[in-house]
Amino acid sequence: MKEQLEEIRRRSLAELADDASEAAIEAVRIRTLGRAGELTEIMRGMRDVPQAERPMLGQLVNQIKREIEARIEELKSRNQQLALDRSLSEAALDVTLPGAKVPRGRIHPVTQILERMLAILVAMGFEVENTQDIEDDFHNFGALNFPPNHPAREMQDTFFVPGAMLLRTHTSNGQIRVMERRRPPLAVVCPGKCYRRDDLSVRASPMFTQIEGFMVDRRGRITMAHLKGLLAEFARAFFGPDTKVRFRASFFPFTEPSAELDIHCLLCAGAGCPVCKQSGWTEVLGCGMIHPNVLRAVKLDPDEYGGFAFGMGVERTGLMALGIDDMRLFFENDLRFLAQFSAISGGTR
Ligand code: 2NL
Repeated sequence: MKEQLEEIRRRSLAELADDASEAAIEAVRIRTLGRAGELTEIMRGMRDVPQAERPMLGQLVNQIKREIEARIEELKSRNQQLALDRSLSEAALDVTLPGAKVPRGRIHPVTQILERMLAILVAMGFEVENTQDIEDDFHNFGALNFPPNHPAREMQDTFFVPGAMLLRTHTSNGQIRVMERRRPPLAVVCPGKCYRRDDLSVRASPMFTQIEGFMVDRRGRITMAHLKGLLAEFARAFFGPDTKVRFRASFFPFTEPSAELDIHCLLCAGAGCPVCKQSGWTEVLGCGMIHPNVLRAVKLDPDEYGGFAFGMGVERTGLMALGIDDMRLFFENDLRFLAQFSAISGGTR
């Protein structure tokens, strides 16, 4: 029995060598100290051992158990220390390494274009007011003289929001709100996101950016000639001093008379190309004298007050200014595209 115990001790301690793996350590523990382990079994069989030998053998078993347990503890804490040392040395900071390169962010081209447009209009004396994207029918349609059955009010064209609200289809709602809140004389531009139920395509997007502006004062003080002069000047400031412009009669429910401003096609310089559909001209914005019904809707008497308004799409105008032909480029956020617009000249940031 004693020899058997000495053999268990010798073999176990030999297996618990300095480089023993976790699995090998655990195997020794189970084989010797486990519920059915060798030492446990010997203790259990102690009642068959002659009385005289029991104390000596019992002590020996306990001593061997303690030795094995102590050795296992030693190896485990050693392994923990080694693992800690290893992870610390792997995570060590090498201060001589070059720093990680952080790519420089840029202002999105649509924002750059918007800021350029606003800078021009602010220099002309307009204030900028940002207004709400979620609007009611009155401020998006009713006050703007849209008849009750106008197609733009249909489900197919407008995103409706629970609670009799909708996503504004143009930024004109902002101008209505400004005119409700403040009295003339006013010269204000309202930039912002607009929403229409279009699929994203070369020419359209379900979300896009607009700038609208208006000027209202006592009747007769603001004329169509002011509107034409202002917008022609805007076109020259934005597209370049030699830009040729023309005004063409048009129709909007909220202006009368209404017009559209064209510029000489920038891609073909007026020679005719697919983008301008061979006409040599491209449409830039819509405008007109504010309709008397719109003034009435904001409780201004059209016999006393009058003015003009205009609106343009930022993405659409931006495409022309940048000489590109696909609206989707603005919304895909492909860095290879965006990185080309680090500094559109005249940007305000
Ligand atoms: C276009 C045409 C336009 C307006 C917007 C407007 C706003 C009020 C009253 C009257 Cl509150 N008019 N805005 C006027 C004419 C044209 O936009 O093609 N936009 C992209």
